[in-house]
Amino acid sequence: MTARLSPAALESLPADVARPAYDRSAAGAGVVHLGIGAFHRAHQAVVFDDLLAAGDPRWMVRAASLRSPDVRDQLAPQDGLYTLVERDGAGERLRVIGAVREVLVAPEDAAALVEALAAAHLVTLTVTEKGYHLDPASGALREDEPEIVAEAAGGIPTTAPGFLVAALALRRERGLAPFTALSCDNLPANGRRLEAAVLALAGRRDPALSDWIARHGAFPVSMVDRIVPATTAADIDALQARTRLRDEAMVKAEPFTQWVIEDRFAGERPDFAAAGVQLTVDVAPWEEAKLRLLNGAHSALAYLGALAGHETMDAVIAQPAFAAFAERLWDEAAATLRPPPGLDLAAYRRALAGRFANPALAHRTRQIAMDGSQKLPQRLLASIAARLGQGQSIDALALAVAGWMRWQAGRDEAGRTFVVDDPLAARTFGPAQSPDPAEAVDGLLALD
Ligand code: CS2
Repeated sequence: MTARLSPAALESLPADVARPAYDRSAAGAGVVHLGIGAFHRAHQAVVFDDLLAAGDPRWMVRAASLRSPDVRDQLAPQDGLYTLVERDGAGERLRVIGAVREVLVAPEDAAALVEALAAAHLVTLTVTEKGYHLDPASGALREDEPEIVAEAAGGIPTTAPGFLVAALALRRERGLAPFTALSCDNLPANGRRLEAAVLALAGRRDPALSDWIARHGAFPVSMVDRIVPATTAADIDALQARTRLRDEAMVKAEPFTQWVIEDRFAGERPDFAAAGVQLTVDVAPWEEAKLRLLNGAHSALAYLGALAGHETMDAVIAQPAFAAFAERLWDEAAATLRPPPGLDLAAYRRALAGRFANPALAHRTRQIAMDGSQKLPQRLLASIAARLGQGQSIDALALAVAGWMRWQAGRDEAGRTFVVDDPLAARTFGPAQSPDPAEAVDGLLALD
């Protein structure tokens, strides 16, 4: 049987595989991360690994999964080690990341996670759009959701806002200042939204707690960018063939990575700038450009491309018609932006086309198509609203939304059926089935 990746096995790795060059056992775990999916492992954890390697031993990560034990079960036998495989047409680079100390599974032991959070300097989050429990139309906390109702009544936390409130309450009781809560999800003004959710929930428990968090807490806005497709069994086997070790927790990503953070922290903070992170007073223009250009085109190409039978993003963008459509969409969306100083939109668009065409990632259109109801507002509808407000045309953007509408019926253009993976799928399926296109559009547009 092939040995697992582990601290003891590190020295048997091929010489060209980078590995942690710091003492993991001596490092402190100043970060707690909520939502240890592939994106965290390929993005923020790599920055913490860089900070540790640069000699600041405070920033190991105690990560948490709010739902399933899978990532813990993959990482625990490897003592938290996993391989980042960076791939593009030119080849691949392997690096073992050592920044993850352990994975806590919230449903197994909520109290342990609350204690871990209460001891953190910095809490980072990738809990996906739906993990904030916000109303997509108003951006307010969905206080009628059963999980939130239970948390407001002081029950055991189950949601990200619920865990943050429970941990902040403990810190206040203990006479400690709040930690910084840094959202790393693809939502506009993600930090403000997180702050609003936390304050609303805290206020339901104790208005004084909410005031204290509002006064002393910090919820910086951040923009994150790296294409990180889901790992497949074939990826794990290919890595094993190369390294002779089995790594069940590996992640694959493109070489590009970017993190822009609003410079607003409470208490101890890492020297993010030293690790290549951009700190700025206003993240919004970076975030808008990324959401409307990268993510907008991603969603548009994912729906239309998958309906046309293409399984991966590089296969979609390789079709001249889709590449031309992406340019038209970018023309429309780019006109709604106020690019931040230092962002050249023409170069950014060229780079995006190249990143989408990465032939080594196999980024599945189905993966990007997930949760469209939570993604479309910031990716496509925001550009549409801005253009309509200026009396401008929305042809390409409207086609993208039409692709999403068509997707809701769960059938591609060749008649193959699939399950629509979206929290609102039960509400979109009915209208999308209508044989009358005008009726289908009216039914879907009637959703907030
Ligand atoms: C993608 C994003 O799955 C999706 O919806 O659009 O995950 C995208 O790959 C990242 O935002 C890139 O930074």
